[in-house]
Amino acid sequence: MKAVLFDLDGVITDTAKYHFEAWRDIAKSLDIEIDETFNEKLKGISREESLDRILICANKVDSYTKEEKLRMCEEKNKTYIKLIGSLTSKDILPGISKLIKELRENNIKLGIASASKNAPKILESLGIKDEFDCIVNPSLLERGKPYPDIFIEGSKMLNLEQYDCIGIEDSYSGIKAINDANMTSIGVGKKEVLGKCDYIVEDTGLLSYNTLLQVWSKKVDLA
Ligand code: B16
Ligand code: MG
Repeated sequence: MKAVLFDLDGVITDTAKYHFEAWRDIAKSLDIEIDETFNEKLKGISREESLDRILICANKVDSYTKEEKLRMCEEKNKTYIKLIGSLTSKDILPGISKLIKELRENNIKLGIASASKNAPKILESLGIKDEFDCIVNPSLLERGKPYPDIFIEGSKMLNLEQYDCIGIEDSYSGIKAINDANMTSIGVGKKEVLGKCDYIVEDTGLLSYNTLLQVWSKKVDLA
């Protein structure tokens, strides 16, 4: 195990509630209501694709031009940026600061593989941006999660083989991306939601360097 690629929303901090609040406003303007179950399906999905899924739900797929859709995405992001305005290190999920410290002490590289274009800003607010050796820019990739591209790009930025990397994710699409990148997949959440992972923890407080190393070693031994 030479690197750990972290998803951001749902693994390092919980901003899903803010994405939900911001999308709910857009959904209301389209005369529909979205609930937490629907929001679960938006996790790990890009801003543009999230809007497309909401438009399908509202039966308005062909009702807007590209420019109008862009404006709706910008509007959603404006609300979202306001909502995340007060994020501090207190918003780092349990166990994550300790895990980062343990990984660094053991010379493991750290990367961010988040679909969020706001990732650098969020990491800055949390006070941990400098802990990471790479932050993949999702805007430069043609395909988002569930395609493996973002994780593969992370391993390239770190000059590492994919099998030497672990990915940690809280979404079904993210876990699929890690598996298809031939990395060891660690899910945070429930099996019914995440699908097939190499290892699952119910919450981030249960993640540790030793556990990750054991899971990775077992997977590589089996290969
Ligand atoms: P933004 P992750 C994802 O982050 C979120 O889970 C998803 O809900 C959001 O639409 C996406 O980032 C894009 O975010 O609008 O900030 O660019 O889970 O991949 O860290
Ligand atoms: Mg996530």
